[in-house]
Amino acid sequence: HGLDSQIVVVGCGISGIGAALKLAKHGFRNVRILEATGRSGGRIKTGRMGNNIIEIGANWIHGPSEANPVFCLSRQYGLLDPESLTAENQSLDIGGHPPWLPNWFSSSGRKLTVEQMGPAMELFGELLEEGSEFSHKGGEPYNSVGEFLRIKMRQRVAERWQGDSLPCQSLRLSMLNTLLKVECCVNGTHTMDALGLGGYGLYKTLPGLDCTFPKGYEGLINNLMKELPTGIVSYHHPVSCVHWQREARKAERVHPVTVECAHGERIPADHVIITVPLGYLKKYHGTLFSPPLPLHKLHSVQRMGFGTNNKIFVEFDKPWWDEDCDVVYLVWEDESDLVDQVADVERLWFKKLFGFSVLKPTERYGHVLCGWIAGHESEFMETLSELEVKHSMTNLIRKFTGNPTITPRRILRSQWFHDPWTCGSYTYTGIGTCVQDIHNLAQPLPLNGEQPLQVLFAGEATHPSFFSTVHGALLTGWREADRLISHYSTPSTHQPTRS
Ligand code: 6YU
Repeated sequence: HGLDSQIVVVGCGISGIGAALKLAKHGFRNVRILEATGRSGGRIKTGRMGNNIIEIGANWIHGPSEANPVFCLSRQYGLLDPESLTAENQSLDIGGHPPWLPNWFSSSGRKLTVEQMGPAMELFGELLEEGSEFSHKGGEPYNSVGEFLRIKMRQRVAERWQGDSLPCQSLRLSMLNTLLKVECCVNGTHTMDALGLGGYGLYKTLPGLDCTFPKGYEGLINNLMKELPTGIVSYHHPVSCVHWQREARKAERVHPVTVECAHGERIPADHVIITVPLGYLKKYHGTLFSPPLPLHKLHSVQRMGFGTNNKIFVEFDKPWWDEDCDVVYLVWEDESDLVDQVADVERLWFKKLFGFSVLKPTERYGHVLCGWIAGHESEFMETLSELEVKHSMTNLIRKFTGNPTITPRRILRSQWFHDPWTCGSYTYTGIGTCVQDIHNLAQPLPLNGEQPLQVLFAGEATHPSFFSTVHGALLTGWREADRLISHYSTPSTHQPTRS
């Protein structure tokens, strides 16, 4: 009977929890989640720095409005501030870039003015929009989003600001350089040169002004976990291999899949839902599946990108930024070449940090900034001691403010690349990727035959337009649960005729 089938979910992040909960609510009696670590939530991870709650992983609900299931659930659980719930907030269409009030500081210790930075930001926004149109126009006239942006920026800077002095033009180019580093963080990529122009624009935004969880993103996980039947999660159970059958015959009471755990346990199953991050899949696909993944799926795993974006929280006794400031940008005056990669990573990794977002409200957080750094520079930062990172942050802030006495109280950083079960931060569309790659990632194994749907795939990387987000991940978990639900509610699929 369908509802008795053995279903194993690999990974207890939001997509795994979403899948298991939907199956359990539908009446499936034998659902089990195997999780490698000792906790639920995966890349949703709330931590503490002193008395402050901070998000080590996901930060915002992107596009909190009716079409966003994370918003709807969080509202239902009472996890959001009243302000986030207003109709006005829900209807704001910010296109993925919140209207943050910036402060700009330059490497010569100057604070830059609105007149200096406004035109650079405008130009950059314009080009991002143009760059995202290639996915539906077809054709990729440039090798990457980075190349497209660089060529267009140089052209337009020359056209628009030709009358301005050379130092002024150079400063504008340096600002654009900083904005390239911002985009590396947004997209979770080492360089914009690794982003494919054809895939850029697949990502879709929802209306709503991005909001945070006053008591932490993990509140959402805790509420969902309370709804799951007790005892269905096995923690510290890393799955090492999923043995499936390419051409399995239907046989009574024989489960086609065996899930092998790292410490030797072998669990028979009818269906396995894989929710491990794409970074993990890229590294371990060769041993995680037996027989191996079909070639078209493997190639899509390789083409899709998975990069690193880390946070460095820094706490101060008092602010050195304006009271209304939401984000601090750092502009290196020696970087007007529009290159978003640091040449000498070990010595100068901190030049990749684009700046800081301000944790608000101040009454809740005190004076805490969140630094953002993507790419190999970010991965190198993870290998340094906390003291070394604190030292670099102190020097950086002293240089940009021109104030040699500023001393952070403490710092705390994320280390997503070296997290053995994540291997990076989130998915981006690499060079040569298109929506078919995401469909390939999501395609179950085998698709047809007497024992179809032995291995199913969920997780943020498998959502065709909301990859890299929590709502994307949740929707993929529900999608795979629905796939099994409809499989068992179509009589012909679970009672194959024997020849
Ligand atoms: C969002 C945001 N956000 C910042 C940072 C990060 C991410 N995201 P999980 O990894 O959660 O679960 C898998 C589980 O599997 C896990 O528990 C493992 O331990 C386990 N596992 C692995 N191997 C196993 C094995 N062998 N056996 C058993 N178990 C195993 N999303 O909505 N808002 O603000 C951010 C951010 C630093 C790291 C984010 C954000 C991404 C989400 O966190 C992420 O998608 C989901 O949590 C993933 O859930 P899951 O279930 O799939 O995997 C314009 C444009 C372009 C496009 N991009 C722009 C969008 C911006 C992206 N936003 C990111 C921004 C931040 C700041």
